[in-house]
Amino acid sequence: MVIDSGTPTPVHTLFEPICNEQLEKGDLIRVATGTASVLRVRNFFGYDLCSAISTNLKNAELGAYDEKVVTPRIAKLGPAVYDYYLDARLGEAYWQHRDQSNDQRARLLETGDPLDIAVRVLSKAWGGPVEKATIGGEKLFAGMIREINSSARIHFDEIERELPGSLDCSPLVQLAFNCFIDMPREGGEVTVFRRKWLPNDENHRDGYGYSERLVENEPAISIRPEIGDAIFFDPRNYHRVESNRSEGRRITLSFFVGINANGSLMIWS
Ligand SMILES: O=C(O)CCC(=O)C(=O)O
Ligand SMILES: [Fe+2]
Repeated sequence: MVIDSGTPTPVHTLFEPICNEQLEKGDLIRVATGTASVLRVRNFFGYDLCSAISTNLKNAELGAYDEKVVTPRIAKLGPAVYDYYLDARLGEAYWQHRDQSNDQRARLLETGDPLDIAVRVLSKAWGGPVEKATIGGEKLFAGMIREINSSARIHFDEIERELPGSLDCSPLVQLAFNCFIDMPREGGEVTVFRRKWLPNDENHRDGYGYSERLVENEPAISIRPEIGDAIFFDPRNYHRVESNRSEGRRITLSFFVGINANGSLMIWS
């Protein structure tokens, strides 16, 4: 808007990151409304808890995203809705994989499923229940263990474009949640750009990744989380993960959080 004299009214970019020692509803709302870029919650998981999971993960076998599409390879425990995106529906194998993966993740910690711990903290901060998202009443898988050591290319995530109209409840907003179970000493930054997908971007896509050119002049924020930190951001904003630059594994407990019209939260991976 321009007022009289030709001096433009300043419009605030509002893309600052938030860092807090605990999870607070107000901070989640700022990320959801798009007035903050990223929320980092320090020590969301204690260091000992992360170490225990990491130790047990040494003997766990992980799968991976489709290596024809997702290169460099990204290892994971558990099915992603994205795995079925080309089919536009979840196949039979999804539900079997869901049950096995929930069991496998729950066994990574002697004292209980790490997903339950994350859900309890989220539910307490939000002040209401956190349920699994459903399709035809069936609960989706949530709470993937993911290992991104050699980068993730620029991409966005939006359930309504992966499986349009499929969820029993479509979220108003989708947030990405990643809690860092292990991190190399150097590298592994996550960068979030203040730029959402536009239809013409499809001309600048290669596999699941999009061209750097789409985001080169956009405000961006880069964060290198520490072990135990949880990071929330709006994954409809383009984002990228840098490669590890030292020995070690970059492992997260990951899921998406949907904020529903009735104010409740739901999760899926
Ligand atoms: O591992 C990360 O930091 C982010 C990974 C990612 O692409 C996501 O959570 O949507
Ligand atoms: Fe993503």
